[in-house]
Amino acid sequence: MSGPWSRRKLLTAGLTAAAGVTGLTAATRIADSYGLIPPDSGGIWGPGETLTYATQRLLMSRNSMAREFGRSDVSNVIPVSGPQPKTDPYQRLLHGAFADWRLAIDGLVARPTSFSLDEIKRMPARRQITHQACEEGWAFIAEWVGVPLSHVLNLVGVSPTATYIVFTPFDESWDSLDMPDAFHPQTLLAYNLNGQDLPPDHGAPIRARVARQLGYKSVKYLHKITAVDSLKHVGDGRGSAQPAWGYSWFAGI
Ligand SMILES: Nc1nc2c(c(=O)[nH]1)N[C@H]1C(S)=C(S)[C@@H](COP(=O)(O)O)O[C@H]1N2
Ligand SMILES: [Mo]
Repeated sequence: MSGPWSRRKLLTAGLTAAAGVTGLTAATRIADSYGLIPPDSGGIWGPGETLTYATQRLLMSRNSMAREFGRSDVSNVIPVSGPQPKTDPYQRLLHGAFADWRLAIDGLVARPTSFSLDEIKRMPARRQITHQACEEGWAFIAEWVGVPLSHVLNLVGVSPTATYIVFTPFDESWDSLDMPDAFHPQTLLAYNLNGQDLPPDHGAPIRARVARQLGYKSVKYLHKITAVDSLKHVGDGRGSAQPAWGYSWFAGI
């Protein structure tokens, strides 16, 4: 056997065998040597989170695509999880039709910038019909239009030392992505849902759409995007608001 694919299979076999025979600590050591320890690797579920994340990243190609659907598959009903923040400054920006809203991009980037909604809408757009599943069990298929996050990251010049991209929204539901998902062609900053401006409850003016992970990674009401080389000092250090509520940082589907 040769080539990256068979090497990955061997590695993954090694990871799962190590997990089975000598416990998850050995698997964690192997994952660590490949830089595949997720930010929520502490605590009793930590070794399991590590095994899931490392196995997925080693087995799946960096650019494996989430399924895309046709117009006739679009769902009639789109539930809301996490309605619009009722507080300032969000409500003030909403009532001003987001004319004063800007998306700040900072952290480990060559050119920290902030973009207006119009500037983002003038960037090259991608349209895609994908499935979004909530951890609570419901799901829907919808058409999204937005700029690939990779385009924005390239514009500001993300440093090669950055390892995660952090999304800060107007509410508590912050989250982060590793670089394979941040630069994935289906990861969008979306501003249009089923042919209309993104409605307030679905994340206006701009939300992330992360097609390869559960719905909570698609952070709504975006305010700021930050490139970091560690998540240890962001929030509670577990890469996302979700681990505190019992869910994984990595939610690949
Ligand atoms: N800022 C923010 N983003 C969020 C949430 C939230 O409460 N706040 N909920 C998440 C969850 S749990 C899901 S399932 C999806 C739901 O997206 P929808 O409300 O557009 O269906 O948004 C995600 N993004
Ligand atoms: Mo969700």
